[in-house]
Amino acid sequence: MFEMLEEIRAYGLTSIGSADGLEALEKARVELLGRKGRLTSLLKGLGQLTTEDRPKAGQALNMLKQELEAACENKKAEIARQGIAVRIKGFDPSLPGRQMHSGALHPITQVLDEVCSIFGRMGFSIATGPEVELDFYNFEALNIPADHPVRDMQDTFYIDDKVLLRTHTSPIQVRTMEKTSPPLRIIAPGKVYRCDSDVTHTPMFHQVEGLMVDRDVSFSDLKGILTFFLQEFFNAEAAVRFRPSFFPFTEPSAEVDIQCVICRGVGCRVCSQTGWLEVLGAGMVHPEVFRHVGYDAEEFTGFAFGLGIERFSMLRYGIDDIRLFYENDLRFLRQF
Ligand code: 2U9
Repeated sequence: MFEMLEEIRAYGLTSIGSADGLEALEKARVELLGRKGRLTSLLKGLGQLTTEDRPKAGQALNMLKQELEAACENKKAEIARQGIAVRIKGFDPSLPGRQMHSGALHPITQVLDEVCSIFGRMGFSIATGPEVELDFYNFEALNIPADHPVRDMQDTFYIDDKVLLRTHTSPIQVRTMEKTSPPLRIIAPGKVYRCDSDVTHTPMFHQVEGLMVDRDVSFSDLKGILTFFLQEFFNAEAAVRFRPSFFPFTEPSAEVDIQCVICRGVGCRVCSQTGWLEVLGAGMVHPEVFRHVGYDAEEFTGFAFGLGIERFSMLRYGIDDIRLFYENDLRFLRQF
């Protein structure tokens, strides 16, 4: 009996191992383990053994049955793997899979989107325009005089006499006013270019400017909208202050400060011990700008403002070198 089992075992493992497909494997399985198979016949013969031999023989038979069944399953999996490998040429299913990395928006894009969203909730719609601009839209229409330092070759990237890379997104608003009659409530986000490079300046950066024009728009509207915006973006508790300033395209003009978001007004390195951070420029649109776009400055008034997204992002995340945003170092970018 035990000799026969050993013979079936050797034969069975060879015929299972040499099966070259699922069909051959099934044939081998039936021959060994099927209803009329070799092992089944032996099982039936157990009754003829003495009561003494029967339990041992039964146990050995069962163990062989399990061993052959397992060999069939392993062979089946091996044939399936080979099948895939043949169908997908050059694909090795035993190699570890490639890791998938999920992407994320750049911190500048995240802050830009957030700024646009706050103004969106106050009824401002988004306007866009070309980055390569005409001198007229970038300077002339904005009342920037011919001898103003920003017009200098040292500060502006010129393409030729009349064509340049926009130095602010204000030309978007000029173009929008040319095409649209008041009332108007728009923000103009986008890339701008200036010949400048150090820890707080890059030759390209992002601005969001805003413009609201209607009958009876006043400096109080400007103060209300910008205070709400800054407290939404930075901190609802932070104080905001407006200081007199000068821009050629607004009159009167102001610079807007927020209580330092780092030291909360106590004084620190970031706010140069003043407790305040300058974050916005703003003012009432100059009548000369309205004249260039054909708006009646007697009938309409408006306010405008501008901010730099890199500066907002540096304050939001406590970053002290603007160049980090543009070095594409994944150790930096993965933190956002
Ligand atoms: C039109 C008329 C007026 C937009 C304005 C500022 C003040 C300003 C700076 C903030 C930081 C630029 O990014 S920054 O360097 N901007 O101070 N911008 S008023 O005034 C306009 C715009 C368009 C037709």
